[in-house]
Amino acid sequence: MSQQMHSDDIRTLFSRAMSEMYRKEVPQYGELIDLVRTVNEAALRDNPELRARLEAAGELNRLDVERHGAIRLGTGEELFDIRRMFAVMGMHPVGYYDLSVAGLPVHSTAFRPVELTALKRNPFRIFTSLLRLDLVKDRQLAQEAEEILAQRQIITDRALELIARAEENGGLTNPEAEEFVAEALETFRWHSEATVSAETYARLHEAHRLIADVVSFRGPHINHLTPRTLDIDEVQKSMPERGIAPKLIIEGPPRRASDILLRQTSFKALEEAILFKGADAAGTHTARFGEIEQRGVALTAKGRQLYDETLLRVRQDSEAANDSGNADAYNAALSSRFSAFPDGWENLRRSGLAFFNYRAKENASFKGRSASVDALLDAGVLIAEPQTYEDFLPVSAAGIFRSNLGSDGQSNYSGTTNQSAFEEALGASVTNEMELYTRREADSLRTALESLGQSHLLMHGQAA
Ligand code: OOG
Ligand code: NI
Repeated sequence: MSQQMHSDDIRTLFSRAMSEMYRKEVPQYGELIDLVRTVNEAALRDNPELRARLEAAGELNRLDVERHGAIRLGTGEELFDIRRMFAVMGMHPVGYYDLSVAGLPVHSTAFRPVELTALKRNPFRIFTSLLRLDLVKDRQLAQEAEEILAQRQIITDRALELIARAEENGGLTNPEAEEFVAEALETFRWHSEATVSAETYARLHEAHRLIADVVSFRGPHINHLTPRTLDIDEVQKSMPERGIAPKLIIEGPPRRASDILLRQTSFKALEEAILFKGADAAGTHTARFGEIEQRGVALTAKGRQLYDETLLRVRQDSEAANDSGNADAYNAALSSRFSAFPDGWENLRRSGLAFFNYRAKENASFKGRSASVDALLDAGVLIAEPQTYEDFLPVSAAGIFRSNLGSDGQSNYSGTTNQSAFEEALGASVTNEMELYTRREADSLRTALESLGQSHLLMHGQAA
């Protein structure tokens, strides 16, 4: 009996295979990866504090392989089977993102590793959106789209067999895993032949470009793969020198001494030749683009509320709420509004705005009973390190969607949040990301205090 491959290793095989495929499909992706590597090397060289922090958090090694991708699915059944497929690779649904609040007819989750050890090995994530045909006003078109989608099978028969085997046996053997990755790749490949006629495509496109993108093809082509940079401003500035045109603004918070959440930018989607069904009618479709991201500390509910309120003011202040506007005005509003958001790790920690990971300093001991967690930190025996934000931001995601769909103002879907319908289709509930950060902070503090002989602090409100 052959040995089983660890799900972390299957994920690494898969993320590598996806990266190789996308490099061939979208050559600018390879250019972007080179640029990010160069910028990251310089950032680590110039900033020893950053280097030490990433090393302590076990993130230095994952940086080179760290990517997220995105796909858009058409039906609940597809979402159900995709969940099963990603589970084989140790990727589970975390978070619910309702993009209808931003005018887009989709809702989403991120499939990603959950445990810290798995994140350290390879944090590969796939932002996965499900089309909401229920929000489409033209009911006849929605019906037609549904019928078209019912015809397709996005996962190969062999991949489905291997998924079932993994569920039965609790994993896959080495040869099975290799075959599974090759089969899984087929789901995300680009197909330049549309499954619909030029006329149908035009009607779907008229309703929303997103609908045309999901409904007109054989499967959910991966639409970007995003590397993580340590200096997004530098990458944004250098992109044009490499013949890459970035979107006008960087989504998310501004540059700060201590990075929070997630900053993202993307380059415009490629215009690609496609062939329609039937006649030899040719056309073009834009779907695939490039994106980079910089990750900062995860915010608590209080921090997140302050972030959301601050960002809302920025958007109210500035005409440039999206890429069609004036980037300078947007950036001025961004730095002015965010100057009120506490900066510096210790400020963020003391004000309860961000999540940390605690550990006892190696070989440290503390005599007697300390009065507080802060006193242990001041004494240098307890160390607090920022927890990296591993998730996504709906407002930023909407900005990314909009820029790669073209800023054509086709964003007029407003709906009711429907997490329960999403979870019903998924066949599972999504993990609440806030609970993960909260639990990790509490667990790390408990372990650290126990090893310092300061468990009494856990009884008091001090350690909450
Ligand atoms: C997904 C856009 C969202 C992100 O990084 O926020 C996203 C899409 O365009 O399908 O990937
Ligand atoms: Ni993305």
